[in-house]
Amino acid sequence: MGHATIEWVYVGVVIAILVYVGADAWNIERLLEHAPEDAETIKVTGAQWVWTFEYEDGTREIGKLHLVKGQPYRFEITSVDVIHSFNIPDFAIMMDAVPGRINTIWLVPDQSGEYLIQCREYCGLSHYQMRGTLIVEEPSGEEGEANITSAAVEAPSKGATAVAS
Ligand SMILES: [Cu+2]
Repeated sequence: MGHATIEWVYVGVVIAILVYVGADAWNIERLLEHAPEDAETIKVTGAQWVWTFEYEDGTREIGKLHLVKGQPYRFEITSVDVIHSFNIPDFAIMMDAVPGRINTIWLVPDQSGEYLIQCREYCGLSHYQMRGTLIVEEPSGEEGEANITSAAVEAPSKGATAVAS
């Protein structure tokens, strides 16, 4: 092979890698931006210095967020005063809470348990206290059975599922 041929092969390989990386990144961006259609919407409001969560049925909780494992959720995040940032480190969720606009992010919690919710944008004197608790519960009843993954269905009992997770 001459120099020119080797160079063209090199150029071709580089272009192929760039196209592959670009296409994959585009696909991931698309997935990140679009919540599943059956996602439940939860309104998240930051205020100095508490998080308020409003579920689809209109009920509200302050500082505590109850989700069900395996169910998709779409968070609509805003603030009533200064800029905060809604952060659940264990699920790699972080989105700014900005007064006057709604930012969205979605999540399907895949593990039950209790997790930290915190503000990740310095927002004043008690910023460090702007924490909450995410409680992810195991699905229950008929609705839960449908949501349970095939792996969980194969487990002999609920107890065994809890141990596995
Ligand atoms: Cu804050």
